[in-house]
Amino acid sequence: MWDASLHESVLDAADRIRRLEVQGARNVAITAIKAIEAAAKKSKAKGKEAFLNELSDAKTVLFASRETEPLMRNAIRHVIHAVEKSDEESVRELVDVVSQVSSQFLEDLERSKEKIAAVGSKRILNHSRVLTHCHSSTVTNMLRKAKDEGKSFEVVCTESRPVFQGRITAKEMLDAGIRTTLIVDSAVRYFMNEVDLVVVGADAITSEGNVINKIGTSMVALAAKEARTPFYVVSELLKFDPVTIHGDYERIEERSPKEVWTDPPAGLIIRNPAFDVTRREFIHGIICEEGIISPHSISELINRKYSWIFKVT
Ligand code: RUB
Repeated sequence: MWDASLHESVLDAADRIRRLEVQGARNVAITAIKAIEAAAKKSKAKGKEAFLNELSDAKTVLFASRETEPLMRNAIRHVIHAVEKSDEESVRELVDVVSQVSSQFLEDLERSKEKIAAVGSKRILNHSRVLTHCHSSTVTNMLRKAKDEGKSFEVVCTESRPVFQGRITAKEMLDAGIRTTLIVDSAVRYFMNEVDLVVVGADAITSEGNVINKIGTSMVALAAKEARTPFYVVSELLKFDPVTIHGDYERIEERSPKEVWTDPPAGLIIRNPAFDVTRREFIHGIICEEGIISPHSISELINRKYSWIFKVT
Protein backbone atom coordinates (compact mmCIF):
# COMPACT_ATOMS: atom_id res chain seq x y z
CA MET A 1 0.00 0.00 0.00
CA TRP A 2 1.00 3.62 -0.55
CA ASP A 3 1.73 5.54 2.58
CA ALA A 4 -0.64 8.52 2.76
CA SER A 5 1.77 11.29 1.74
CA LEU A 6 3.19 9.24 -1.10
CA HIS A 7 -0.23 8.52 -2.49
CA GLU A 8 -0.96 12.23 -2.25
CA SER A 9 2.05 13.14 -4.37
CA VAL A 10 0.95 10.96 -7.28
CA LEU A 11 -2.67 12.03 -6.89
CA ASP A 12 -1.60 15.64 -6.82
CA ALA A 13 0.39 15.31 -10.07
CA ALA A 14 -2.54 13.52 -11.73
CA ASP A 15 -4.91 16.21 -10.53
CA ARG A 16 -2.74 19.04 -11.84
CA ILE A 17 -2.52 17.26 -15.20
CA ARG A 18 -6.29 16.69 -15.33
CA ARG A 19 -7.03 20.33 -14.49
CA LEU A 20 -4.58 21.54 -17.20
CA GLU A 21 -2.45 23.25 -14.61
CA VAL A 22 0.19 21.22 -16.37
CA GLN A 23 -0.48 21.21 -20.12
CA GLY A 24 1.23 20.01 -23.27
CA ALA A 25 2.40 16.45 -23.81
CA ARG A 26 6.02 17.03 -22.75
CA ASN A 27 5.14 18.80 -19.52
CA VAL A 28 2.58 16.11 -18.73
CA ALA A 29 5.17 13.36 -19.23
CA ILE A 30 7.81 15.20 -17.21
CA THR A 31 5.40 15.82 -14.32
CA ALA A 32 4.25 12.20 -14.33
CA ILE A 33 7.75 10.75 -14.38
CA LYS A 34 8.90 13.05 -11.56
CA ALA A 35 5.86 12.03 -9.52
CA ILE A 36 6.68 8.35 -10.00
CA GLU A 37 10.28 8.98 -8.99
CA ALA A 38 9.25 10.96 -5.90
CA ALA A 39 6.77 8.26 -4.97
CA ALA A 40 9.35 5.50 -5.39
CA LYS A 41 11.80 7.32 -3.13
CA LYS A 42 9.27 7.32 -0.33
CA SER A 43 8.22 3.71 -0.77
CA LYS A 44 7.84 1.56 2.31
CA ALA A 45 7.46 -1.62 0.27
CA LYS A 46 9.16 -4.65 1.79
CA GLY A 47 10.04 -6.44 -1.44
CA LYS A 48 10.19 -6.22 -5.20
CA GLU A 49 6.64 -7.45 -5.77
CA ALA A 50 5.13 -4.93 -3.37
CA PHE A 51 7.25 -2.18 -4.93
CA LEU A 52 6.04 -3.09 -8.40
CA ASN A 53 2.45 -3.06 -7.14
CA GLU A 54 2.96 0.47 -5.87
CA LEU A 55 4.39 1.56 -9.22
CA SER A 56 1.47 -0.08 -10.97
CA ASP A 57 -1.00 1.86 -8.77
CA ALA A 58 0.78 5.09 -9.66
CA LYS A 59 0.67 4.16 -13.33
CA THR A 60 -3.08 3.58 -13.18
CA VAL A 61 -3.73 6.95 -11.55
CA LEU A 62 -1.44 8.86 -13.92
CA PHE A 63 -2.65 7.10 -17.10
CA ALA A 64 -6.22 8.03 -16.20
CA SER A 65 -5.34 11.71 -15.80
CA ARG A 66 -5.33 12.34 -19.56
CA GLU A 67 -6.27 9.83 -22.20
CA THR A 68 -4.40 11.05 -25.26
CA GLU A 69 -0.86 11.18 -23.88
CA PRO A 70 1.34 8.35 -25.21
CA LEU A 71 4.58 10.16 -24.30
CA MET A 72 3.55 9.95 -20.64
CA ARG A 73 2.54 6.30 -21.03
CA ASN A 74 5.77 5.39 -22.85
CA ALA A 75 7.82 7.13 -20.14
CA ILE A 76 6.07 5.39 -17.24
CA ARG A 77 6.11 1.98 -18.92
CA HIS A 78 9.81 2.41 -19.65
CA VAL A 79 10.60 3.07 -15.98
CA ILE A 80 8.47 0.21 -14.68
CA HIS A 81 9.92 -2.18 -17.25
CA ALA A 82 13.44 -1.33 -16.04
CA VAL A 83 12.42 -2.32 -12.50
CA GLU A 84 10.77 -5.54 -13.72
CA LYS A 85 13.83 -6.67 -15.60
CA SER A 86 16.34 -5.60 -12.97
CA ASP A 87 18.15 -8.39 -11.13
CA GLU A 88 18.05 -6.35 -7.94
CA GLU A 89 15.68 -7.58 -5.25
CA SER A 90 16.22 -4.95 -2.55
CA VAL A 91 13.78 -2.04 -2.68
CA ARG A 92 16.60 0.43 -2.02
CA GLU A 93 18.42 -0.71 -5.14
CA LEU A 94 15.19 -0.70 -7.15
CA VAL A 95 14.51 2.89 -6.12
CA ASP A 96 17.93 3.71 -7.60
CA VAL A 97 16.89 1.99 -10.82
CA VAL A 98 13.78 4.19 -10.98
CA SER A 99 15.91 7.29 -10.38
CA GLN A 100 18.52 6.40 -12.96
CA VAL A 101 16.04 5.47 -15.67
CA SER A 102 13.85 8.51 -14.98
CA SER A 103 16.82 10.89 -15.08
CA GLN A 104 18.09 9.32 -18.28
CA PHE A 105 14.64 9.58 -19.86
CA LEU A 106 14.35 13.25 -18.91
CA GLU A 107 17.86 13.99 -20.19
CA ASP A 108 17.09 12.28 -23.51
CA LEU A 109 13.86 14.23 -23.78
CA GLU A 110 15.74 17.47 -23.22
CA ARG A 111 18.35 16.50 -25.81
CA SER A 112 15.60 15.68 -28.32
CA LYS A 113 14.01 19.07 -27.71
CA GLU A 114 17.28 20.83 -28.50
CA LYS A 115 17.92 18.73 -31.61
CA ILE A 116 14.41 19.49 -32.82
CA ALA A 117 15.01 23.21 -32.26
CA ALA A 118 18.31 23.06 -34.18
CA VAL A 119 16.68 21.33 -37.16
CA GLY A 120 13.38 23.20 -37.14
CA SER A 121 14.82 26.68 -36.70
CA LYS A 122 16.42 26.32 -40.14
CA ARG A 123 12.93 26.27 -41.63
CA ILE A 124 12.15 29.65 -40.10
CA LEU A 125 13.30 32.10 -42.74
CA ASN A 126 14.22 35.71 -42.22
CA HIS A 127 11.28 38.07 -42.64
CA SER A 128 8.77 35.24 -42.64
CA ARG A 129 5.50 34.78 -40.79
CA VAL A 130 4.74 31.56 -38.92
CA LEU A 131 1.35 30.38 -37.72
CA THR A 132 0.91 28.05 -34.77
CA HIS A 133 -2.04 26.56 -32.92
CA CYS A 134 -2.43 25.93 -29.18
CA HIS A 135 0.65 25.84 -26.97
CA SER A 136 3.44 23.40 -27.68
CA SER A 137 6.62 23.84 -25.64
CA THR A 138 8.52 22.04 -28.42
CA VAL A 139 7.28 24.58 -30.96
CA THR A 140 7.94 27.65 -28.81
CA ASN A 141 11.44 26.36 -27.97
CA MET A 142 12.15 26.00 -31.69
CA LEU A 143 10.86 29.50 -32.45
CA ARG A 144 12.96 30.97 -29.61
CA LYS A 145 16.00 29.24 -31.08
CA ALA A 146 15.33 30.83 -34.48
CA LYS A 147 15.04 34.19 -32.78
CA ASP A 148 18.31 33.60 -30.86
CA GLU A 149 19.98 32.85 -34.16
CA GLY A 150 19.17 36.41 -35.16
CA LYS A 151 16.27 35.77 -37.48
CA SER A 152 13.56 38.33 -37.79
CA PHE A 153 10.10 36.78 -38.17
CA GLU A 154 6.57 37.11 -36.87
CA VAL A 155 4.31 34.61 -35.16
CA VAL A 156 0.56 34.36 -35.55
CA CYS A 157 -1.14 32.28 -32.87
CA THR A 158 -4.68 31.08 -32.52
CA GLU A 159 -6.58 31.54 -29.28
CA SER A 160 -7.21 27.79 -29.07
CA ARG A 161 -10.65 27.67 -27.58
CA PRO A 162 -12.03 26.59 -25.23
CA VAL A 163 -9.23 27.14 -22.73
CA PHE A 164 -7.03 29.60 -24.64
CA GLN A 165 -3.64 27.89 -24.62
CA GLY A 166 -2.79 30.25 -27.50
CA ARG A 167 -2.44 33.00 -24.93
CA ILE A 168 0.40 31.07 -23.31
CA THR A 169 2.10 30.88 -26.71
CA ALA A 170 1.50 34.58 -27.33
CA LYS A 171 3.03 35.57 -23.98
CA GLU A 172 6.06 33.34 -24.50
CA MET A 173 6.66 34.74 -27.97
CA LEU A 174 6.35 38.32 -26.76
CA ASP A 175 8.77 37.57 -23.91
CA ALA A 176 11.21 36.29 -26.53
CA GLY A 177 10.94 39.60 -28.36
CA ILE A 178 9.05 38.14 -31.33
CA ARG A 179 6.38 40.25 -33.02
CA THR A 180 3.19 38.31 -32.29
CA THR A 181 -0.44 38.47 -33.43
CA LEU A 182 -3.31 36.61 -31.77
CA ILE A 183 -6.32 35.56 -33.87
CA VAL A 184 -9.54 33.72 -33.15
CA ASP A 185 -9.51 30.09 -34.26
CA SER A 186 -12.06 30.69 -37.01
CA ALA A 187 -9.80 33.34 -38.61
CA VAL A 188 -7.17 30.77 -39.59
CA ARG A 189 -8.21 30.59 -43.26
CA TYR A 190 -8.48 34.38 -43.42
CA PHE A 191 -4.79 34.70 -42.51
CA MET A 192 -3.46 31.55 -44.16
CA ASN A 193 -2.30 33.33 -47.33
CA GLU A 194 -0.39 35.82 -45.22
CA VAL A 195 1.76 33.20 -43.49
CA ASP A 196 4.72 31.28 -44.92
CA LEU A 197 4.66 28.27 -42.67
CA VAL A 198 2.50 26.46 -40.12
CA VAL A 199 4.10 24.62 -37.20
CA VAL A 200 2.15 22.68 -34.59
CA GLY A 201 3.02 20.25 -31.82
CA ALA A 202 1.72 16.73 -31.31
CA ASP A 203 0.17 14.70 -28.54
CA ALA A 204 0.25 11.41 -30.39
CA ILE A 205 1.57 9.95 -33.63
CA THR A 206 -0.05 6.80 -34.97
CA SER A 207 1.56 3.90 -36.84
CA GLU A 208 0.09 5.28 -40.07
CA GLY A 209 1.83 8.62 -39.50
CA ASN A 210 -1.32 10.52 -38.59
CA VAL A 211 -0.92 13.13 -35.88
CA ILE A 212 -3.20 13.90 -32.96
CA ASN A 213 -2.98 17.42 -31.58
CA LYS A 214 -5.20 20.12 -30.06
CA ILE A 215 -8.73 20.26 -31.43
CA GLY A 216 -8.75 22.41 -34.54
CA THR A 217 -5.33 21.29 -35.78
CA SER A 218 -6.86 19.26 -38.61
CA MET A 219 -8.83 22.32 -39.77
CA VAL A 220 -5.63 24.37 -39.73
CA ALA A 221 -3.97 21.64 -41.83
CA LEU A 222 -6.89 21.63 -44.26
CA ALA A 223 -6.68 25.39 -44.68
CA ALA A 224 -2.90 25.18 -45.10
CA LYS A 225 -3.21 22.56 -47.82
CA GLU A 226 -5.81 24.56 -49.69
CA ALA A 227 -3.60 27.68 -49.49
CA ARG A 228 -0.44 25.67 -50.32
CA THR A 229 1.19 26.75 -47.10
CA PRO A 230 3.67 24.17 -45.74
CA PHE A 231 2.39 22.47 -42.58
CA TYR A 232 4.91 20.90 -40.21
CA VAL A 233 4.50 18.90 -37.01
CA VAL A 234 7.20 19.47 -34.40
CA SER A 235 7.46 16.47 -32.12
CA GLU A 236 9.62 13.97 -30.28
CA LEU A 237 9.36 10.48 -31.77
CA LEU A 238 8.32 9.10 -28.38
CA LYS A 239 4.85 10.54 -28.88
CA PHE A 240 4.34 7.53 -31.13
CA ASP A 241 1.65 5.29 -29.66
CA PRO A 242 2.59 1.61 -30.03
CA VAL A 243 -1.01 0.41 -29.53
CA THR A 244 -1.94 1.85 -32.92
CA ILE A 245 0.23 -0.68 -34.74
CA HIS A 246 -1.96 -3.45 -33.31
CA GLY A 247 -5.09 -1.85 -34.68
CA ASP A 248 -6.26 0.18 -31.71
CA TYR A 249 -7.35 3.74 -32.34
CA GLU A 250 -5.77 6.52 -30.35
CA ARG A 251 -8.47 7.51 -27.90
CA ILE A 252 -9.48 11.17 -27.97
CA GLU A 253 -10.12 12.72 -24.60
CA GLU A 254 -13.48 14.45 -24.26
CA ARG A 255 -13.45 17.18 -21.66
CA SER A 256 -16.09 18.88 -19.56
CA PRO A 257 -18.74 20.93 -21.42
CA LYS A 258 -18.20 23.57 -18.73
CA GLU A 259 -14.97 24.53 -20.49
CA VAL A 260 -17.10 25.62 -23.45
CA TRP A 261 -20.02 27.28 -21.65
CA THR A 262 -20.22 27.51 -17.87
CA ASP A 263 -23.92 28.33 -17.74
CA PRO A 264 -25.61 26.84 -20.82
CA PRO A 265 -29.39 26.71 -21.39
CA ALA A 266 -31.03 23.50 -20.18
CA GLY A 267 -31.12 20.71 -22.72
CA LEU A 268 -28.24 22.01 -24.82
CA ILE A 269 -25.76 19.36 -25.91
CA ILE A 270 -22.17 20.51 -25.77
CA ARG A 271 -19.33 18.34 -27.04
CA ASN A 272 -15.75 19.15 -26.13
CA PRO A 273 -13.12 16.84 -27.65
CA ALA A 274 -9.62 17.98 -26.68
CA PHE A 275 -7.82 16.72 -29.78
CA ASP A 276 -8.35 15.74 -33.40
CA VAL A 277 -6.55 13.69 -36.02
CA THR A 278 -4.60 15.24 -38.88
CA ARG A 279 -4.04 12.74 -41.64
CA ARG A 280 -0.50 12.31 -42.91
CA GLU A 281 -1.39 13.62 -46.40
CA PHE A 282 -1.67 17.07 -44.89
CA ILE A 283 1.71 17.00 -43.20
CA HIS A 284 4.82 18.19 -45.09
CA GLY A 285 7.07 16.66 -42.49
CA ILE A 286 7.56 15.79 -38.86
CA ILE A 287 10.41 17.79 -37.37
CA CYS A 288 11.86 15.40 -34.80
CA GLU A 289 15.15 14.50 -33.13
CA GLU A 290 16.15 12.47 -36.20
CA GLY A 291 15.65 15.38 -38.57
CA ILE A 292 12.69 16.17 -40.82
CA ILE A 293 10.96 12.93 -41.67
CA SER A 294 7.99 11.88 -43.73
CA PRO A 295 5.05 10.76 -41.57
CA HIS A 296 5.10 7.56 -43.68
CA SER A 297 8.43 6.50 -42.17
CA ILE A 298 7.42 6.77 -38.52
CA SER A 299 7.03 3.05 -37.69
CA GLU A 300 10.33 2.19 -39.35
CA LEU A 301 12.14 4.93 -37.47
CA ILE A 302 10.61 3.95 -34.14
CA ASN A 303 11.66 0.37 -34.79
CA ARG A 304 15.21 1.51 -35.44
CA LYS A 305 15.58 4.00 -32.60
CA TYR A 306 13.15 3.06 -29.84
CA SER A 307 12.33 -0.62 -30.40
CA TRP A 308 11.78 -1.01 -26.61
CA ILE A 309 8.51 0.84 -27.10
CA PHE A 310 6.98 -2.32 -28.59
CA LYS A 311 8.19 -4.54 -25.75
CA VAL A 312 6.87 -2.70 -22.71
CA THR A 313 3.24 -3.01 -21.66
C1 RUB B 1 -1.55 20.85 -25.92
C2 RUB B 1 -1.24 20.48 -27.33
C3 RUB B 1 0.20 20.59 -27.75
C4 RUB B 1 0.87 19.22 -27.62
C5 RUB B 1 2.37 19.32 -27.77
O1 RUB B 1 -2.85 20.46 -25.54
O2 RUB B 1 -2.07 20.06 -28.09
O3 RUB B 1 0.31 21.01 -29.08
O4 RUB B 1 0.59 18.66 -26.35
O5 RUB B 1 2.93 20.07 -26.72
P1 RUB B 1 -3.28 20.66 -23.98
P2 RUB B 1 4.46 19.86 -26.30
O6 RUB B 1 -3.11 22.10 -23.66
O7 RUB B 1 -4.69 20.19 -23.94
O8 RUB B 1 -2.37 19.78 -23.16
O9 RUB B 1 5.24 20.17 -27.55
O10 RUB B 1 4.69 20.83 -25.21
O11 RUB B 1 4.63 18.45 -25.91
